[in-house]
Amino acid sequence: MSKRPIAEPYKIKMIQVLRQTTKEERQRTIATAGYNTFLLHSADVYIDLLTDSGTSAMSDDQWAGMMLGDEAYAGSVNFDNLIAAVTEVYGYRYTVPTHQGRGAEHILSQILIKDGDYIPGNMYFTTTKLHQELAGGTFVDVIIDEAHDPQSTHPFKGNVDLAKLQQLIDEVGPEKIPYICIETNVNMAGGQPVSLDNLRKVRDLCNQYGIKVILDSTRTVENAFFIQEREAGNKNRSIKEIVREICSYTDGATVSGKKDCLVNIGGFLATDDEWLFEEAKKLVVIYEGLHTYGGLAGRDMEAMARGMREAVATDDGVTWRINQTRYLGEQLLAADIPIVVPIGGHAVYLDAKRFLPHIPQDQFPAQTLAAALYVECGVRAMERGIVSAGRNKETGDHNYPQLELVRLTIPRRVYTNSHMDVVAQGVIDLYARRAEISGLKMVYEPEDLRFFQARFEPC
Ligand code: PM9
Repeated sequence: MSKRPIAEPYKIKMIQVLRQTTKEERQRTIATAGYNTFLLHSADVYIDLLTDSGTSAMSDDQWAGMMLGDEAYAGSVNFDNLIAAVTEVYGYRYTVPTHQGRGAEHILSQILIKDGDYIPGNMYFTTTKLHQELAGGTFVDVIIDEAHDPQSTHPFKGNVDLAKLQQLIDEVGPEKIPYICIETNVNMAGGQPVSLDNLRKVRDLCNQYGIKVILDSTRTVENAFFIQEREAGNKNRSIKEIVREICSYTDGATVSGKKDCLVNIGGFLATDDEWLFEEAKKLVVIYEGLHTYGGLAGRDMEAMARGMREAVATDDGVTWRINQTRYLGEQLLAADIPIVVPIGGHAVYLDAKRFLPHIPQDQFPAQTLAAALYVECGVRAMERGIVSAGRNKETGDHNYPQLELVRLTIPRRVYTNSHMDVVAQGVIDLYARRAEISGLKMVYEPEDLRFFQARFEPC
């Protein structure tokens, strides 16, 4: 029997009209935006692949839930629905809502980190690392070496290198390590998963030393897809079951609901640890809002509760999503465009070092490439290289990450594969004239999270 193609597991019932611009317009617009795609107006963008964060299309069920917002200051029905959904989907007993993921990171870091502590993690994430540093900690990368190699085809490039973790414990002592932060579907590595086997081993090692395991569970559903596909013994398990198993090896999680949970705003801190929960409740009222809304409207909590259930109700949503990411990635591979392999969950990452080998890293090849791609075809992407990596706090020099990437991030349920065809052709056309592209210099640099607002000019 012939193999039937798979299609979107939904149909479209509301649309937003897109505007196309000319190349000349885009040349002016990107210059006005200081060659930083974060500073473009969305109205000037044709296909927006800046991020999958808060950019999902919600379902009719989520929109219906928005109408059931119980906008009480305290004890909203939607909060009860949220904690029930978190327990059902992720398995944690206690939940503290926050306005988005970094709100949860802030609270967690302030509770667990003391001045001089070390926080190992499977590669840094920008906001996570900054909150660890603001709390007095130092992030230590303990991801496997393959994660830093865009051409390594390791199936679980998000895995922790247990020898690196052991070395850190031996060097600084376990009392200086309050927790390890494990990110699923590691964003800065190219959307790469961590395996269940690795998680179990991390848990065992941390148990020996009394170190907590905290999950950045922002994209755990996507990670579960790769486990189902690649890790022996998981083929016949549901995504929902695998998500629960991932969380079972951890003491708690920070979550940006703006990704897997299919909402435009929202996040939470969840845990089984009663002490951590009590401490989080004390801080959330200072920084976010009462512990039963944490900076969110009742309707936002309802949409997030419904979204997280929807994300695992069947395997179809996440299967389609990763299929679409691969649809784009495989077109680029077929045209010999250098991208990170294996193709990740939420995005295709262009390897700017190989795309623009004539631009030295301190002339920001990925920033340059993202700007050039916008001018080429109106597609907005995000730099994930030296600009995102910021500066070394001690030397003042840039951090020079091995990965110098441009992320083509796919919003959930928003674009069709025809849009992906347009993106692919734009990248291919740009690659054909890559030698004409020259680098940038930074002319304005904020101290923290500089990638959001930095400005550039052509060299
Ligand atoms: N991620 C992204 O585009 C949005 C901001 S870009 C700095 O990928 C992880 C793994 C994330 C993440 C946000 C956050 C923070 C934490 N962990 O944006 O605060 O990918 O909801 O979440 C972005 P919030």
